Amino acid sequence: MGKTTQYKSRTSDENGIIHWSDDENQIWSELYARQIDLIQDRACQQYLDGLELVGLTNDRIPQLPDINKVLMRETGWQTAEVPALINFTEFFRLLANKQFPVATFIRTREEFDYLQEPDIFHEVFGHCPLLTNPAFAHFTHTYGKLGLAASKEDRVFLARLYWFTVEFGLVKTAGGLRIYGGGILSSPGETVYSLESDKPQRHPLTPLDALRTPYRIDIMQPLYYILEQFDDLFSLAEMDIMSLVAEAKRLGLYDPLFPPKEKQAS
Ligand code: HBI
Ligand code: FE
Repeated sequence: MGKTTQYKSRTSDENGIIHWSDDENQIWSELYARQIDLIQDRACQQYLDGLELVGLTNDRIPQLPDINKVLMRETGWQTAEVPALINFTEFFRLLANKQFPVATFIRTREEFDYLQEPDIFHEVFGHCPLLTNPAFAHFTHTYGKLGLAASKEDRVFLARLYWFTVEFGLVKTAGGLRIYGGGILSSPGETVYSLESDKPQRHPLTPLDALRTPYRIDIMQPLYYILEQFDDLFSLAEMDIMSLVAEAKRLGLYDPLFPPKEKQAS
């Protein structure tokens, strides 16, 4: 899994503080300012409540000890500093221990609008607010324990369930469709596209379908799955997900809705 990253991650000092440069804080500030407007009336209420609790500000990259205080109080979660994308074993081990990986680098201006790997804006702005929510925290914790115990092959199936919920999930609300997936909430283009474009398909989430749905990480998603209601994440966590993985393996994958990724010029 270890894709080599072009980014140099930062390490914190003995108090867990990272001394970001003015330019790095400025990039956060511009990303935050743009995204905070776009998510109004598009992010689900549970996310907005969490954003309030986590108390992100628009002037600088938040410090993880401050976020950890809130997460520990609300759901017993913590963040874990990681250099970039981490491998499945490390990823599931952290989630199984109620630790959410936060890559300690921020994107460059060249990748301002989109970057393929998760930077601190994606992890903190996209995911941390919902880690204050008991249903989301319970699902993510259960998911981590399942992944840690799963085989390599089963982990590939489990990654699809994470992808179509935690990363790119939508939820039905009285006010219409709303977003809870962190991959959408940290991406300006996809925040609008996921709800308002007529291009993507949007289907009710059945875990078996999600487990069978291929995805690409480098395009706007051609398909979203919709939770009937947010607290269904509790019941999702209680399902026998590994039996559904076995069923998905037996039935095979759905045809992809996207063209194959053209081979990168080597
Ligand atoms: N590593 N830092 C980091 N953040 C992620 O969200 C992440 C990861 N490694 C693996 C991974 N996600 C995916 O495989 C999950 O979508 C299953
Ligand atoms: Fe993510």
